[in-house]
Amino acid sequence: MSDSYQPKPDHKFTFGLWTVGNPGGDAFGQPVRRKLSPVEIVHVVAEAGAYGVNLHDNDLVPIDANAAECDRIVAEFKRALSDTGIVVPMATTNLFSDPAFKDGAFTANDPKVRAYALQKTMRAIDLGVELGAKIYVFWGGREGVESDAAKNPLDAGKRFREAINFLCEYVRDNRYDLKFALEAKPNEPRGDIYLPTTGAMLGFIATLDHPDMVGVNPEMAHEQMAGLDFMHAVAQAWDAGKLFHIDLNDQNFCRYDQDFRFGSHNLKQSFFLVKFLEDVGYAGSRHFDAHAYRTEDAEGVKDFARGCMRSYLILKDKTARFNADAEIQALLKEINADDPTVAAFAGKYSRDKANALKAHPFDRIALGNRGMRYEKLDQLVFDLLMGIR
Ligand code: DIG
Ligand code: MN
Ligand code: MN
Repeated sequence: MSDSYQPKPDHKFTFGLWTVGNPGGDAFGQPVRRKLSPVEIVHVVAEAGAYGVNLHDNDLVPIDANAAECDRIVAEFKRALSDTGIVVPMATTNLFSDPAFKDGAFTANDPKVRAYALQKTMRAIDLGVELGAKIYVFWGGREGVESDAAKNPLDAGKRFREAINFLCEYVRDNRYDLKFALEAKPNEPRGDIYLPTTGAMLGFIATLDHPDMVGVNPEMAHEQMAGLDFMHAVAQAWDAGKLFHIDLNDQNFCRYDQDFRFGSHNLKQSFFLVKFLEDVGYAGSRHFDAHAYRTEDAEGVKDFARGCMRSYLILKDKTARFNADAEIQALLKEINADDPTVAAFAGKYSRDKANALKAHPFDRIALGNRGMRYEKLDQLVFDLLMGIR
């Protein structure tokens, strides 16, 4: 498919090793595809036009590998990176697959598990830094409960805070050029996961010893699982200077975490998300934390990867068309016009301003009668997305 939607490395599209490498197994069925090696995955994403790959420690190095095996695997992986020019912008720790973490990692009730999770994360941070990662993601997939009798949420929050503070100190002590990005999810695989939304994570970051080192990694499917508007969560993170990374995918409403190809379900939400990122000049990775349908073979997985990037580029083009569309822009100008009769009341408080505003006459009926023309505006967006304009 040769047209102007061909991905290039400077688009900064990345995939997790666990996404393109997903062999298609699920809670109800066996894998349907041969498991690709990390080296094979690097070549697949490079061939598709991506910028980088991201990884959990154990996506690359099996949890039971010895030192010699680890060195060999990392050396082979580095060679594939060098051969293809693919980079590793983000790394993370798998603190959710091994049975040791069945009750969580940093928030587990067993202090040995909490200590082991710190050890595993420090080692994984060392690996991520060695591979060039500048962002380190924490997704607390098991940090939660099925029964609130089991764990006091105050203890869980305190333990999670202590772990992140400890690991921030580890990064500072080693003078690593690394920032942390916390990823929220409301549930699955735990009945309820602590800090379930990006907003909750932003509140938590303010309680840390080094909040400047810590931002968020909002994931589209996770905010949608919580019934939230993903772009609004991303906008709040951006406004707080905390949008350190982003996980793009898609999701049907009221479903489990589907991690679908980007753009495959919620066309308008995906458009307004891409429009936001492009309008504000987000310079980070466009990371697809998604995987192909279980129905797909190896070729279908390549279709999935190409589709994620193609959809993003098409919506980026639609963003440019929206911003250049005279009728849309004229309507937005009219909708957002300033009103000189109340301009004096905007901005910071003063006693004179407050007194003048309290005395100002408003025609409340007229305010309620104003038509905002959002139907017209939203139809223009629909026409734009459908290629009618
Ligand atoms: C799931 O959305 C999580 C894990 O895949 C990983 O820890 C994180 C990194 O993007 N996302
Ligand atoms: Mn997900
Ligand atoms: Mn994710």
